[in-house]
Amino acid sequence: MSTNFSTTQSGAPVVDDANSASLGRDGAIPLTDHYLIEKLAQFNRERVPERVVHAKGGGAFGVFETTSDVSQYTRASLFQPGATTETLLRFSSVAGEQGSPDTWRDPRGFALKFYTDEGNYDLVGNNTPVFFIRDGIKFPDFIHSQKRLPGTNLRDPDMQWDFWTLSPESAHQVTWLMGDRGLPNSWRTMNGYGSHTYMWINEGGEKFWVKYHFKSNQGHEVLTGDQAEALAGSDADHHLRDLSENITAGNFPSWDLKVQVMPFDDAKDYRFNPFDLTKVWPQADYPLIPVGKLTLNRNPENYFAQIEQATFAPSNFVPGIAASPDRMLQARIFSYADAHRYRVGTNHAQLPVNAPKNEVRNYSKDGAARYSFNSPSTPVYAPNSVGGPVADPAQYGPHGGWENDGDLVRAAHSLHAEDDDFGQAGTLYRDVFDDGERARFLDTITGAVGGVTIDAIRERAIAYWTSVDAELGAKLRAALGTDANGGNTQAEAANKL
Ligand code: HDE
Repeated sequence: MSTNFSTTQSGAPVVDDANSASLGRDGAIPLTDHYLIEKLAQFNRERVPERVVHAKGGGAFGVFETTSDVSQYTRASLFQPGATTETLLRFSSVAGEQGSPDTWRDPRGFALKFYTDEGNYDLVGNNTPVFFIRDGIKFPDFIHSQKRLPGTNLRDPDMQWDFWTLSPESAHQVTWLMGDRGLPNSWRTMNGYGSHTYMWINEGGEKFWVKYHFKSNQGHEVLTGDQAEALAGSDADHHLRDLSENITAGNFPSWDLKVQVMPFDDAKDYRFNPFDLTKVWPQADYPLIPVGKLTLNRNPENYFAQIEQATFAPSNFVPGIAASPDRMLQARIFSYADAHRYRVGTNHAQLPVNAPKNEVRNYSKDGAARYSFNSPSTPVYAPNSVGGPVADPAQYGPHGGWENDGDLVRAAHSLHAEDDDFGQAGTLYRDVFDDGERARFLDTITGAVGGVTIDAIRERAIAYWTSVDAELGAKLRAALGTDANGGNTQAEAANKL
């Protein structure tokens, strides 16, 4: 008798995996064939809603080792010298749905979960250090403009460029996107960034502002537009396959974590608003400080259970790390846990892939799919006199925070001396791109803006790139063959023949 026999979801052996029960060989199927019903009903419920952004992705488990001493800046246990912490890293693309090609031009997600001994710390970043907008209130609109038209369900360059050219703060990130970094050859050969400014707090309660940089030890490899397009057709899972096969082969990818640290009081007079997510801190101002090494060394055993249901949240802080005045970070602190409760369920944090390694002690209870629970002697209310857990400020240590001026206003982030929307984009284009990348960049934006059908939007796009760099704008106009009044110089020239 086989020991590997099929069972129902509740463990009972099943009589037949290939024939439904029926009244006579050609008769009706009785409701009593609960196994048939269970299989079909379970099949209908296999999908959870895909992530509304970052739907396509892949990931792996690994370990983070703190190899330097940054304890002067943070008391976080995972960043103490010699600490090793298990991690989960999920990579993703932003705009495509779950079946979309890995090699579409897009920023890439770099979502990192540290299973620390003080609870999970999630650093949910991208492969670029900046973002398209600086206020979360515009995020749904931004994503709508990058995805699909309500009528045809097609993606649309007019919508994309209408949003971008009416949101000039997007210029820095769009320059990153349209450059080589928008087409990484693999998740292994790209950097990761925390993007936002975060706060670190040391044992003495001193506060610092920090930005995270994960530098790939596999170097930087990018695809040309043609290569990316070909792969989109021949292997939509190019990045997913690359990561899985390299880890299986023992070729473990790693990144060196470095941080920029800004003394707390520098923020108010720094030349850029240090909390504006569309800006970087030039490394000449705040150089990179080594922290440790992240290595991925274990593939998921089950993609759905461990990657599709993985939930990363910027609200998952640990002692010694806190938020900053960055509005985008603050909006994300709400949004991710809300998305997880909706997408995976109220008790998503109890799933093995999301559960912390240390004990959870609080008074939350019940909720769908409740998996772990306290002992019956633990009270379900506080305050109580029967030994329930009590918050211990000493355990948490000095916490974050910054002074706020108190008036409730609706206005943009304050502007510092050198804050504008195009300056850092121009620096990236002129000083970071080399000649080859600038040439590819012009090709890319010519193709992208060339897809715009509305003259006024195309003219705004030319003005947008002219604001980044006047010569670039002139080259774009020439490449598009439109004169300053939007007339088509190529068509006019043809008419003169
Ligand atoms: Fe996200 N983002 N985001 N995002 N994001 C999500 O959370 C959101 C932003 C990023 O592998 C969602 O679970 C808001 C910046 C990654 O599971 C959602 C705003 C950065 C991932 C969400 C932003 C990111 C997400 C979708 C503007 C880089 C995938 C489903 C304030 C610093 C994480 C989900 C994973 C996923 C909200 C902007 C990166 C909808 C409101 C900036 C890597 O909650």
